Amino acid sequence: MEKKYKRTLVTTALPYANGPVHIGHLAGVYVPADIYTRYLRLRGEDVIMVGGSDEHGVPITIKAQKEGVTPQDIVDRYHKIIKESMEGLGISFDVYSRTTSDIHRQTATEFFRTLYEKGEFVEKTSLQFYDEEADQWLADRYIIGTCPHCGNENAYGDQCEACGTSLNATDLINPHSAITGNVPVRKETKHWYMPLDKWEPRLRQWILEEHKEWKPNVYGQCKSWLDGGLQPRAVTRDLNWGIPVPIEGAEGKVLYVWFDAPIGYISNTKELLPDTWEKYWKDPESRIIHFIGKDNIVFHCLIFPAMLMAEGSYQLPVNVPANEFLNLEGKKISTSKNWAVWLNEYLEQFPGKEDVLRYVLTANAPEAKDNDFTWADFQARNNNELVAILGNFVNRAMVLTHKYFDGVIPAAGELTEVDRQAMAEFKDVKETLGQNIETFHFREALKDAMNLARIGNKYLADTEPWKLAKTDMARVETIMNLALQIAANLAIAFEPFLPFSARKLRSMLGMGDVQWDKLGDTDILAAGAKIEKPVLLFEKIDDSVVEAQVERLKKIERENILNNFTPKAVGAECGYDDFAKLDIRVGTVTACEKVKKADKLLKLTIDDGMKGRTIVSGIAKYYEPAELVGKQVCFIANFPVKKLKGVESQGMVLSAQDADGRLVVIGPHGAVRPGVGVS
Ligand code: B3M
Ligand code: ZN
Repeated sequence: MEKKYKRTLVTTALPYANGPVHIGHLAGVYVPADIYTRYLRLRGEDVIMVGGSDEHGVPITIKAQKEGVTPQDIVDRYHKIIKESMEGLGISFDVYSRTTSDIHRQTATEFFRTLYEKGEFVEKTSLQFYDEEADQWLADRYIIGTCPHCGNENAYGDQCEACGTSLNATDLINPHSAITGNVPVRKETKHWYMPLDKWEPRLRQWILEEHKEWKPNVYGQCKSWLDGGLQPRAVTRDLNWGIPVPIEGAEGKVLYVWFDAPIGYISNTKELLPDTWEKYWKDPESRIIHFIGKDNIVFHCLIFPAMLMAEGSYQLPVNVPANEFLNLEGKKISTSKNWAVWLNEYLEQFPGKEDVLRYVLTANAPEAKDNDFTWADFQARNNNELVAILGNFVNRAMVLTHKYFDGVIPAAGELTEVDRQAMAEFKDVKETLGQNIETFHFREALKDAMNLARIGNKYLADTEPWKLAKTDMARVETIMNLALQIAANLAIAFEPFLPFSARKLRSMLGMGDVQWDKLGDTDILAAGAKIEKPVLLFEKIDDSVVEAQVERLKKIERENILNNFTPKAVGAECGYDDFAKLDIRVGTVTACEKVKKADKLLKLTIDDGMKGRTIVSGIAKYYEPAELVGKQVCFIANFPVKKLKGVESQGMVLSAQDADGRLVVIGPHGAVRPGVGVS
């Protein structure tokens, strides 16, 4: 049933060259794409993986303006960092280029011209935001306002990062300039639009009918876009950084970054294969797969395909396995807030641990829902899985072979029931693992590979060759042969995921470049050949190492709160009568306990100078109950009584956020009699 393709083109979202890449990019796009590509290569298939830096658009010019340098300076700096760090992590691009290259400028220009000449654009004059003080048009991220869908006050003119909705600048509520903060004026300007409404029926048929197998998160997002109805979208901008719009009367205008960036995939392929690139894009026997994050779905599933349909000679992607987001220690990763683990820094701080990061990011990949990266989990997965299961098995198999056979692979004799059982347990691994990778279930696939190591450990524990060594050396030969064959299987199974360790293992076992088709076999290693002395594939990570990382993040958090805090605008005037309505009093906490089944709530018993009262407060994360006993607090005495998790709360304790983002309760600075009012 499933169509077989002759060749595969894997594309990876082009990261903006306005900062280094972080673990969110890696888990969402580059690690899964690399696993997929390495797997196909290992199967001997014709596959190429292309990528490059996205060097146009407002994210770049904003960064340049902030630093007082040119956009070219910014992209030169970060392109280099990104490219080198991706190499450092073993992301095996066949080409990693950039959208400021000549070949890309030509390709994108030509693409635009073709569509223009075919009459595929709609030309429209409309009112756009303009910042008079900065003397600049405000496109995309130059304009900030409130998202009409979710209320996020920091939505950009092209997209709300909180809810992922793609926006037009004029949709924003309370728009203001990101440069000066001014309320912008609107001025008339001409632009070229892709009439997405025209392509809607074809997009609908193509995705909703012909691609029901796409990941539910991708299919679902496309469906909701299509059901909402597609609007024409401007593909040009009034900016001075980008690819000039190649038609008369468009001076001072450039292609919208989301028009040129996906064409980057085509330019990259051309750069890699100047003579044969077209096969990958135009031959129906080729398949194109776009690896992206969820905020890019609309561009890759609707807008770029509409562009390709309009052009007419290209194929559409066969799949777009977009991932959800990876958070860091429970919080959304943010480049501007420096809330990230940056790849270039990781590589410097954890030399030789490239595969550990690849492993943890795959094991936690946000495939179906957002997921969290924590340093504690990083350490646990390294110590309890990579070291204790995979590394341990390989090491034991090799050490025992050296001990009993001087490093020479012994021949297997007659198999017993335990041997056959172990072999039966992993004979399906090739199929399930392969199937999971092919359907983009990389977490499951990684578990399949790890299970193979578990089988190996169990096999050694069951057969106990160290005991038999005294009595039955022939049996030990068979056991060690099989154990080494399992180790060789591991080198194949883990290669897409942990290429550095797989390479080491291959060389220790002297396996050469045995391919995927040998996975599951027990004759990979020839008896009589010598294995190298084992080196440890993984090493334990100490508490102090992860503690230092957590400290670093805490420091950033504190700095963010201090640096980014701007007092909110003073509210509407409130006269004494309004103030007097709030009955604020001082009370003394006499008892305090956690509220059952609520990890955020504390129950405070308060001496209020009357008969006493109970107040439930959401501060359990910040105080041990005993800390509060004896403290004086201010509370609102006439707050409506409310039941919280079964406890009646008779008022509200006042609190404020400190520099660590923790709530601190507010109280008087001198002793005050319980029940005294605050005025
Ligand atoms: N640079 C957006 C992003 O980094 C954009 C992707 C382009 S892919 C053609 O999320
Ligand atoms: Zn929103």
